[in-house]
Amino acid sequence: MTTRRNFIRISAIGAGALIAGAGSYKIIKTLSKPEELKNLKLDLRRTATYCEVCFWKCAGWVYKTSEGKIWKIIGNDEDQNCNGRLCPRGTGGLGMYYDEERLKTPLIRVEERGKQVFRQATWDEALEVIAGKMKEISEKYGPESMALFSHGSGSAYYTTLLKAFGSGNIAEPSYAQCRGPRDDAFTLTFGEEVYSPEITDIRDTKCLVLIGSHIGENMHNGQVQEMSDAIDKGAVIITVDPRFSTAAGKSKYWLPIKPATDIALLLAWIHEIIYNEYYDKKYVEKYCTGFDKLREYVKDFTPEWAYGITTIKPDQISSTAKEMSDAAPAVIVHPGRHVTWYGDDTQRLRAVAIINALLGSWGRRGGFYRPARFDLAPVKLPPFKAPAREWSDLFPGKYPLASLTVSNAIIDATVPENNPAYPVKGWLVNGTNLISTIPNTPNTLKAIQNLDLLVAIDTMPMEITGWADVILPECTYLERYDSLRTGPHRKPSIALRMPAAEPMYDTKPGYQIARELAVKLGLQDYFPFEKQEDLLDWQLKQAGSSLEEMQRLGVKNFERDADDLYFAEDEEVEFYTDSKKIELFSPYLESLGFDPLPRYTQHPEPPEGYYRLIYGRAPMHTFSRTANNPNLTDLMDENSVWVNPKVAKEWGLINDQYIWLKNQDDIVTDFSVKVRVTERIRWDSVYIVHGFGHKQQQMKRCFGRGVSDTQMITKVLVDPIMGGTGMRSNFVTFVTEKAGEEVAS
Ligand SMILES: Nc1nc2c(c(=O)[nH]1)N[C@H]1C(S)=C(S)[C@@H](COP(=O)(O)OP(=O)(O)OC[C@H]3O[C@@H](n4cnc5c(=O)[nH]c(N)nc54)[C@H](O)[C@@H]3O)O[C@H]1N2
Ligand SMILES: Nc1nc2c(c(=O)[nH]1)N[C@H]1C(S)=C(S)[C@@H](COP(=O)(O)OP(=O)(O)OC[C@H]3O[C@@H](n4cnc5c(=O)[nH]c(N)nc54)[C@H](O)[C@@H]3O)O[C@H]1N2
Ligand code: SF4
Ligand SMILES: [Mo]
Repeated sequence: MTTRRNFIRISAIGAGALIAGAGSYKIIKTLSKPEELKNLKLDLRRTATYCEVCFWKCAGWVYKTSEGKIWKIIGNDEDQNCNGRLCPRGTGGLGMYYDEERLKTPLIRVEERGKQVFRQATWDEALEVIAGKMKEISEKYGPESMALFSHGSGSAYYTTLLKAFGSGNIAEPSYAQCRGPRDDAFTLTFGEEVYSPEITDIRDTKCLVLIGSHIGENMHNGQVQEMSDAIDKGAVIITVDPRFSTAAGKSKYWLPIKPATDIALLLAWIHEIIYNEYYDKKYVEKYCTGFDKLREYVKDFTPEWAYGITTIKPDQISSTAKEMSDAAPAVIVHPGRHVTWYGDDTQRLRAVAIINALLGSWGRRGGFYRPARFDLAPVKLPPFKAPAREWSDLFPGKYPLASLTVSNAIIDATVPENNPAYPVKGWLVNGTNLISTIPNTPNTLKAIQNLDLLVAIDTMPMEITGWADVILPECTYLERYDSLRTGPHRKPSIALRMPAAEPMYDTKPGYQIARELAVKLGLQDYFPFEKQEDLLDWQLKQAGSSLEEMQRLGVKNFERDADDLYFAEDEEVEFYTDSKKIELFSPYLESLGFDPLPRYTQHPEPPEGYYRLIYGRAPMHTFSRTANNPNLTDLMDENSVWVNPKVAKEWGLINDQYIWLKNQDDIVTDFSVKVRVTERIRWDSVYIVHGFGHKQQQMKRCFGRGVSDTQMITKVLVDPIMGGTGMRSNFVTFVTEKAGEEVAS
């Protein structure tokens, strides 16, 4: 039996954290060398934080030495997101603070865009330039011609700023490049999304089905811990992945599906569940609509039919459907998180939602619980003027179901020849490296060349800052207050982030940057608190706590209003859909001209000699944000390309050989990548970890290390329902020699 011990570990031990590597353990270095450790004197006061290395936002404590040096971060025991244990990235978060290549002062571009020639500026000067340009854009084109791209804790401040300025064009890559199709599909079906942290009750599940979601490499902390617990308690794990992922290694069933065919598998599972009467009849009758239409629709989607498409054997499809029903309702067909794969993603996620509904797992122990969150009192602000034009007016009628702003639509609208209804001329970019985050980089760069103003607010000199007109250096999360964390969980809770140290160099917290810019724009009324700590104290006092109390606790959990984590037996439930029921068949999709039941569409196959490029996460990195982190590059400083032995033999590729990748549009990777020959990947695909292959020379540790998946993603399959960018539609081949460059070995 698999035990917790040999699953990826999440823990902080002494001066470093141990993580399971390829059969060995490595210590994450902190600033302490062994001889320093002997003489180490700790300052026993600790400061509260929550982690910004990824969006799980684990709460922790920061410790310093008696000389005031930040020494280590550990998890807060009271925190539901982490249960006292940080992941390797969270422990290594201090590398962000200590990275000597950080942005240090505001910078203003002096030569043409992209050349990366900047001069240092004072904050006042930099903000003056930005405010001046923003006013100019507003006067010439209207305030909606300014857009904000943002990711991370600072989003709230810049959102207030932009809305006050008169624009609602505010986009986060966590929607159209990440979980948008999932949340829209679940909302269409259950009237509710699955939130972040996800409301999957993995802790108590008896069967967890992972479709792509590679938990264990995808290190969302509490989720990994709960999966470990579930495995210890004997839960059946079923992993559907063309690659033998860490999770596949812990699974009773690994279904190495042909990529891009998941909808066929899901339809066959629905067929099995309905025609073998595995579904929860009482639940379906009480809570669902559209069952008869669904039953009729899936009549011919047999396991034999799906076998021809997915390459998964019929008996495997049948037995996994049976496993799910044996465990029901304590079963989770996991909705995944990064789900923008093939452009029909909303439909795929609808199929996932439908299976969960049939098995009665929504609202049930071991399935999906009902979340609770703490609602903070809103600060009274002057009303925002409704913008004259919304993002959805840029391309009328496109992406009718998008529930949030589609980042790629704003980028497309910035290119005038795409004929948007109105121009987009200025971008504020906070905490998102658009160059590596948005697929089809040439398109992003074309858009950038049409801007009158590009401001990048970042902690590091990244690819996006290289294209900016003005760069504003934010201090790291360890040096600032931020909004209170009130995300949903089993119990409502509040977590505080406060500075463990003063901002280094000439950097500032996001709140202050946004407020100072607001002042320059005459919008200071929208930021009534000059200091963020006063705002937090005010908000906390409304909640019956105080800044002083939260500085002591870090995390405060509250009891739920009622004992309603799961539906009660025979509870009358009103779902937030039009019919107030779970909609297996979606009349709303039908009314908009989309398939009301999920349809399998065949996607193009790689041409001869090409392989489908798939990508994912490594436990010790987060996208590109950690690429230069000294603690984490120490654990992994490049990605490798996974190649099946059969393919390697055909091409004469050997382990550790460096090669380039070339995609279907003849784009060759800037850098070379190490080959990893492994049975753990299907022959028709190759796999790399996202976040490598950096072109930004100012990041010396990661410059030129490995290759960028984004560079190879020039073909994008956009989801017509909500605008998500399907990114797994690209094919690559191998280049063993590149003109003018030697093959490293
Ligand atoms: N360590 C670490 N953890 C992270 C992050 C990070 O950067 N670093 N990022 C976080 C964020 S924001 C997100 S959104 C999540 C993303 O994590 P997930 O939601 O788990 O992402 P996926 O894209 O589902 O997972 C990639 C897996 O999909 C498989 N795959 C590729 N193509 C197909 C296919 O056609 N069908 C199937 N069934 N599988 C396929 C790949 O082989 C790979 O194992 O991770 C989160 N956790
Ligand atoms: N090709 C490809 N594209 C992808 C994905 C993929 O797997 N492959 N994954 C998609 C997914 S799931 C997601 S969620 C998105 C993630 O997209 P992003 O959030 O854009 O990911 P990062 O590359 O980490 O970029 C974060 C940027 O924020 C900066 N930063 C870090 N901390 C701070 C801070 O405290 N303040 C400020 N102001 N800046 C900070 C970093 O230096 C970096 O420039 O990418 C999506 N795009
Ligand atoms: S999962 Fe890891 S990186 Fe993400 S917030 Fe938690 S400790 Fe930080
Ligand atoms: Mo994501």
